[in-house]
Amino acid sequence: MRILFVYPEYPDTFWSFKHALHFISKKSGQPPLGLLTVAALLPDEWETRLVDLNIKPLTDRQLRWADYVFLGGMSVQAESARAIIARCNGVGAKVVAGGPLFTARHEEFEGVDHFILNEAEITLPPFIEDLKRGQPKRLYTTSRWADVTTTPVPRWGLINQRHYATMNLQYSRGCPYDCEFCDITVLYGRVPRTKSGDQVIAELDALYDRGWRDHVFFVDDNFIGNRGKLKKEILPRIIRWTEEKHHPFSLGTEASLNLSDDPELLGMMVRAGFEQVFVGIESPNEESLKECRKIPNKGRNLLSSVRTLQKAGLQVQGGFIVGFDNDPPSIFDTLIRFIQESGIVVAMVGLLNAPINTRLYRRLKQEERLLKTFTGNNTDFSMNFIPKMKVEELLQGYRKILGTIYSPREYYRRVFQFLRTHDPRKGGPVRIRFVHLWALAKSMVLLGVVARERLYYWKLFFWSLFRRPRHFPTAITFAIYGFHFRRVFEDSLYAAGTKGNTASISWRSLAIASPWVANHLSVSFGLPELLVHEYVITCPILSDITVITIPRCVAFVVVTFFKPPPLKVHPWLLLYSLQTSQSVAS
Ligand code: B12
Ligand code: SF4
Repeated sequence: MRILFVYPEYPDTFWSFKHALHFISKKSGQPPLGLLTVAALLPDEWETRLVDLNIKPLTDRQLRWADYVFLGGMSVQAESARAIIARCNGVGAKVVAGGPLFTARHEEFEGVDHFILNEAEITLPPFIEDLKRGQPKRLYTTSRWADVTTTPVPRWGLINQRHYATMNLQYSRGCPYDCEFCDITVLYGRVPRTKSGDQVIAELDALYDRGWRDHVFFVDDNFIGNRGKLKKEILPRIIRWTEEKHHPFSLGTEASLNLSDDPELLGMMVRAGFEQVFVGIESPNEESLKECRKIPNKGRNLLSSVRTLQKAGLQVQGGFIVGFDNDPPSIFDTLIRFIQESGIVVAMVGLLNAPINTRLYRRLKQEERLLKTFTGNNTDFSMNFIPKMKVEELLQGYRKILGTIYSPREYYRRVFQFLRTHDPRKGGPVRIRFVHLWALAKSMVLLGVVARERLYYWKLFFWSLFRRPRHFPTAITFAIYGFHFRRVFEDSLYAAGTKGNTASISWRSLAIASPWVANHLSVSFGLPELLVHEYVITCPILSDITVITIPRCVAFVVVTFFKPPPLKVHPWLLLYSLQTSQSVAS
């Protein structure tokens, strides 16, 4: 049996980090762990291949090779998933779909032969059995939760790790809380299910043995869902492992804010190599926290909890939401103040949305306020229900938040604020690789010369270099992130029609017309107010060609790096870029 795994493309969103990935010459942030796990559950004798559309395009030849195309993904990838299904149908390839996107809303997808929903540990084996007997059903689903102690090590051999910024490891599934808007409990349950210490070490070993020496993200819904087991078994083993291997990975995860109440756990996490934690803070307004039953955040001094985590050595990334029924008109200013004071540099502020089957979804349906299916992206200026606050007021406030916290001045202020509070992990070696130096060089040109934040960039550059040298890599990373966030939000503002017309992106039609172009040409373009358009063309011959154009001025091309042997550039690509830049400028 020949199985082709296909992972749909992400749109350009906050978490896609697309504009930041160019700097480090990576194509995607994280690998498709769900598909790699499913691959490990298939019989050994089945042949498997994987195409991640965030890395390279899918060809009809690959589709024709497969007996079955196994498609996964999350809601935000729905558009790309639909296009893949249509292509499979076009060439007669059979489609098997699973993962959170389809588990949440499979009824919306036509052209799929078999849906294997929920967790594959439970629903895949009966499909395989039925297939062997020649009688596979259309739908496999379950109301049970999988025993993750049986989950195999992901099949890392199916991907080329060097295209990704981070590798992933899942220790637990589920979260003990039940926030009204969150579909984690719908998809993965309220009782955290955890892997054994042996499994965690086996997964760390698998990454280590494949030569990975960079960031590893523990993709748990709430890493501290079962603290007892973490403290007694898991963290001591990770600490021992990381010390024996001389700190090969920096770790990150997601956890609830009450991690700050447990200094012992916090200390152990830092010793184990955790450097960053994503925390759902949601709102500085107590009434809104009560409304959504954000239990770990209720009645606490949010700022001081964040500081506790930062002082312990963790970089806190925060998720925030506006649009709660209890949000007062002052929420926008309060949130801006909170984010600025907290020094949370990576602050994802989204509009409240109701994912399907959540408690919020059910309540709004009852109140007849539901409008449509959630797009899966809560930063695209859309809401799928009627909010209590006037929509225009809410959108204006939301624009104000984004316009403020990602403006170069406020963003860099926050970076300084964070670097002054943060106490980075001591002990682990600081690894500087060529790719980091390369990213630094690119940032010096693009952020330090071309982009409008150049003054802030240099201030941060010299301050961190001379006053906080250990922080220097983090400072440059934040400068690059800031560039990405600004791009994403400015693009969303345009796409939402809130700031005028979207500049036409005619290269897209070209990219669709030719898979080669889609694979090898990626164009990121700035908006007129940035005064600069930048095109990063990635091709197999040249590592990076950056075409920088200033509206109404001459374009200039920076060929940044030649891969040996340096072959010819396709001149029409450059000509095309110049032509596009002119049309954008006019
Ligand atoms: C890591 C992660 C990310 C990473 C990227 C991960 C990546 N490349 O895969 C980042 C941080 C980028 C991310 C971003 C976002 N994420 Co996210 N993310 C996760 C997280 C925490 C872990 C994913 C993972 O690796 N799981 C481990 C694997 C083993 O689990 P799994 O994928 O569910 O796979 C199992 C089954 O689903 C099934 N399965 C999966 N695929 C397939 C395919 C087939 C054919 C079959 C048969 C079975 C099958 O079998 C597997 C084994 O049981 C999940 C939560 C979770 N617990 O999974 C959320 C989750 C996937 N994210 C979610 C969301 C909403 C987002 C964002 C939109 C958040 C935001 N507001 O911006 C963004 C959008 C991304 C973007 N780029 O635009 C939602 C998706 C909900 C939905 N119904 O689709 C989830 C489920 C969290 C939630 N709130 O419920 N995310
Ligand atoms: S704490 Fe986080 S993961 Fe848990 S239910 Fe609330 S929002 Fe979801």
